Amino acid sequence: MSQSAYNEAQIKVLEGLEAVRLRPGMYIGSTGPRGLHHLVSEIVDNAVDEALAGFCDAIDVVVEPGDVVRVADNGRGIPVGMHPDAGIPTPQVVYTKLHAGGKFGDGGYKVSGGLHGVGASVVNALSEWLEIEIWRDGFAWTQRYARGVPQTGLDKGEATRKRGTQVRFKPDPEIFAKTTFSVEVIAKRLRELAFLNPGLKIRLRDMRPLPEDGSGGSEPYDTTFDYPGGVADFAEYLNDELDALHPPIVFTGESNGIEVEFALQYNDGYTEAVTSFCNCIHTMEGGQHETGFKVAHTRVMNEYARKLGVWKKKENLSGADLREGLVAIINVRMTNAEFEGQTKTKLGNVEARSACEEITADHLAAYLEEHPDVARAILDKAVKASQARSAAAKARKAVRTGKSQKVKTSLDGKLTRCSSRKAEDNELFIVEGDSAGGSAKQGRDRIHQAILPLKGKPLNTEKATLAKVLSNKEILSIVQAIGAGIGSDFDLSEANYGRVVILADADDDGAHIRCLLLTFFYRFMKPLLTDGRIYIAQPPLYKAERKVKKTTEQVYAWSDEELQALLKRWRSKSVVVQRYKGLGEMDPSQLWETTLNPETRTLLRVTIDEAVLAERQVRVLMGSKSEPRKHWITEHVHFGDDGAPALQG
Ligand code: 28G
Repeated sequence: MSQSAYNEAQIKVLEGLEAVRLRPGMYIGSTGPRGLHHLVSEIVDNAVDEALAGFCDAIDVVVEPGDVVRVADNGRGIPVGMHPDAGIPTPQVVYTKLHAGGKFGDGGYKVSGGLHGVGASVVNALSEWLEIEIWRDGFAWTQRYARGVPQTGLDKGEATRKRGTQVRFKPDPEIFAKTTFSVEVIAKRLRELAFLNPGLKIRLRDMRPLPEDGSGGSEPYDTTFDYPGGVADFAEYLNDELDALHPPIVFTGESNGIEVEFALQYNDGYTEAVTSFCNCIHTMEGGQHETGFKVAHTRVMNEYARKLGVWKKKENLSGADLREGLVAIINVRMTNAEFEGQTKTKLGNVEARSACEEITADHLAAYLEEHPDVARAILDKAVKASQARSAAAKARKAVRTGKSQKVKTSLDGKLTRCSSRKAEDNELFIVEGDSAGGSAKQGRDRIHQAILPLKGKPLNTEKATLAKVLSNKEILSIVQAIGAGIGSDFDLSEANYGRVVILADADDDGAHIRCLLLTFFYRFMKPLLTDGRIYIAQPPLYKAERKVKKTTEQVYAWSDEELQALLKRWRSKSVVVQRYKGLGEMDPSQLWETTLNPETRTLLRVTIDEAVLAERQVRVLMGSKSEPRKHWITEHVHFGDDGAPALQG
């Protein structure tokens, strides 16, 4: 290449990198945490492509102190020679030329070039510095960049027998508001990639100093994701906390140059969790491969149900009924995948539909024939689902039209309404126990606060069908009080209250009641949760009293620390401390002052972090095993101070 042509090419590269730095969102979606973590995926995807090509079986990802990320693979190493067209070393082409990533024309399926598929040069442009090290042809080769601009040539270093590629980079704080990585977010993607690429071992380490407050645990993070069972392991992982009805059903096949694999495993829950991928990209919006699978699955299951005689009605079992409690992984590999939809995570290729339909139909029918017991268990479940669905439709209609007998009696004398008709200003307090309910009734603000006392524990709705839920008086009274329907009919705009506050004792029973109510809201009135309308009241744990010049001074404490601090301040002999064992011990004025009065109370808003609404966690929350659920709630349901900005989102 002539000198002037070379200069021209360089200018183009600089212009390209400048465009990336000017509009980073266009290339990586955002400059928030998602975009930041996307940088890691972008680099890792290149290593996975090397694995897919069959030359690499280990990827090492390290978050180093200072939030520097290091990714290394044991592949062939990027070729270190001069690139024939560009006249610069090939690695520099990969790391400075826009859209060089993924579409090398090396053939085969590629992970990179998928979702954003912007390639390594974008990561380079958005990094304060980036350093590559390639082990190839008997030597280590290194090159350093700053904000995408080469600082060195591709330097030949020491002799080595190693092979592979390593990248270290520090995201640019001029671009990213926050440059702190979450090892959990990185782990989620790496685990997924390991499931989708059996034989590939991906190790993730966090070498940053552990936080002083112990929030990061006492052990440094070091995990290797290695799943020889591939998608079958993936299905088992998603079903981990639940009771599976059978070992994963796996089938693979090839049709029209499209490779397809499926893993299916039913659990005894009610959630459908069909998760699909194309070329290792999570197709969150579904697409043709999912459609093909679902169509064939519904057809084959119906045929078999009739053959077995478990279903005789004229209309078929619906796909939704047949997918209750199903965890399914769909993984396709194909060339020229087209991603569509809002977030470009919907597979558009129609050929993927026919391939998935064909392979599902063939293999599923054969499986059912060979495993009649499993087939019967699945079909019995679907028949029940269908019956529950029609019963629920009837019950729901009754609740809506107020025709149900129970509806009238359930609210009679139970709900103490407030007088304001402006729903958004009103609060519904769901109170544990009749005696506390009585105090709350007397102590409340009659204009804006309504009281609904609960007798005993609400129904456990984690496994209950809608029909069952609606036959429970306590639950029905909540549904009626809120007045916005239930389940898929729930309409937030019809809710009678701007806030729903759970007021339960600060003991284990109270915690259980909170948990049951949250489960109910989660399953049947989710918009209340996502809209941030569910709160937990915070009654004090202690009352301390002392005599000061013939008057009594009362102070409340919400924690042991608070009480100790108070006692230290007072240091007088005549202090009387009362520990509240239950709400019932508080008189109406005390309850108002400490718990109900908007001026003085503390409410915790329950927010469910969007990111953890992932199906797995949902099913853990709803599952039958109580331990994982407890764990989930403490980890993922965040209780924060009302109005704290961090929790508004
Ligand atoms: C460590 C972090 C991420 C990679 C390779 C291996 C090759 C390669 C990467 O080639 C350039 C252009 C068209 C062929 C390919 C090595 C063929 C032969 C490779 C990575 C060369 C890209 N030998 N490993 N790129 N093509 N790992 N890990 O990025 O002509 S990128």
